[in-house]
Amino acid sequence: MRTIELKKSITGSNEEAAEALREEMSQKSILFVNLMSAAGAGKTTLLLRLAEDLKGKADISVIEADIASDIDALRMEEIGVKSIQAHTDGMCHMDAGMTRRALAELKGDDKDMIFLENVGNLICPAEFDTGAHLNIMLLDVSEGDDKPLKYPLMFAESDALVITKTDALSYFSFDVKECSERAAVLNPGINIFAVSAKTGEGMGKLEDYLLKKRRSLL
Ligand SMILES: Nc1nc2c(ncn2[C@@H]2O[C@H](COP(=O)(O)OP(=O)(O)OP(=O)(O)O)[C@@H](O)[C@H]2O)c(=O)[nH]1
Ligand SMILES: [Mg+2]
Repeated sequence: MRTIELKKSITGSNEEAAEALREEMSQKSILFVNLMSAAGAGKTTLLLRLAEDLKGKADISVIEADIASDIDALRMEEIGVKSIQAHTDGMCHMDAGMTRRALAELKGDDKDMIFLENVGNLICPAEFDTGAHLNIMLLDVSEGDDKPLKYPLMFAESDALVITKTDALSYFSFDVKECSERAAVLNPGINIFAVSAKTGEGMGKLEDYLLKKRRSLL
């Protein structure tokens, strides 16, 4: 597992860089997924579960983006998932140029899916296209079902909303239906999943969604 230091990209428009990256990944038939959420919503835990469940169905690798520490990439390596830790020089998001450099270091061209675990927050990552085919956001049940009202851009920019930690639903007054309706107002096409990476509940539907998206690139 390696760690790379990334600085802000300075050349060209982010939109053009993102589009070019997406096209390259499509040419290689690699599904590239950008995972976004507040800190601690369960991105790494979900990736660990996906990696186990998708064994034999899809080969994955991971870019872990954080402002500091190598903990998440080491957790992926511990279960045999190729990963790279990207430090964002204090920035709260990844852009397409930073993502391209991380992908080059990852050398994941033989993979079926590559996941970018973006920096944990619900604000800046929504503003930057990373070149991913899919933007998937996580919201854990302890965060509250009002979050679509407070962070509308994140919900509007995401192809899928994954409500996480459903095993803890009984401890929080989180209304899955209400949250889903609020998200759908902002983004009528959003795909919604409710999962527990701890118990595996709901993971099958999310995995089928990812496998279908990957197949569409073949
Ligand atoms: N009960 C329960 N706990 C979970 C679940 N998923 C994650 N957690 C716990 O939530 C905490 C944060 O999980 P992480 O996977 O590290 O979250 P993250 O989004 O990767 O965090 P950052 O990388 O710091 O933004 C850990 O203590 C996990 O064990 C779940 O499905 N159920
Ligand atoms: Mg993490």
